[in-house]
Amino acid sequence: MPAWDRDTALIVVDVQNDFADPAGSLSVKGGDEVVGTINALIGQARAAGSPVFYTQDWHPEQTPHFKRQGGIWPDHGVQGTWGAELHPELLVVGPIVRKGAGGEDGYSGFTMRHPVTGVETTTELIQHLEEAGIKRVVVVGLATDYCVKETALDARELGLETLVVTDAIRAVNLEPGDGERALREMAAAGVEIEGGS
Ligand code: VGL
Ligand code: ZN
Repeated sequence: MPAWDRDTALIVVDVQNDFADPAGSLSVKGGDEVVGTINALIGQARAAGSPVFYTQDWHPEQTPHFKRQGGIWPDHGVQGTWGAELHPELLVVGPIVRKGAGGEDGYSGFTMRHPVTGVETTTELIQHLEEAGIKRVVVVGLATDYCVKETALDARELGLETLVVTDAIRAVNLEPGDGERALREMAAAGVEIEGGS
């Protein structure tokens, strides 16, 4: 179990129907299995006074992030659709930070990059963490090899102590082994990787 305290925040990445539900358009294998584990972590965080933040892929219908327009993904996380909603069983006890709304890729919960213009922008997550005086983050959710990885790497760049709980993440694995590679990349950047919850 992570060491929870008031300087630590839990960041729950993209636990949305399109990723977490087997019927979702970009469903991640085992994505629904992490919801219970994440809810348990949310309970621990709450009990210790650690704030909980959520990210949500929030794409417009037209975005170069999607295959239809030159990207690599089937349509997913489209604003206002069932697939973009957080999983119905997920406990929501803190602010939701949306990303990708301006057509950006938005893999990280902190920063977004427009795939065509290359322009980088930030989300509201940094402000939330600064206001709460956070020094350490625990990152969980979907998917290991994209949004969890990019969020954890950005957290390290921001100088935050960063922990990823492997029981509470799952990978897309476009290529076999992507999830394992992502974990190695995170570890090399100083992200702590912990198995159990
Ligand atoms: C994600 C692919 C595309 C994620 C988001 O949440 O990991 N992956 N958009
Ligand atoms: Zn996306």
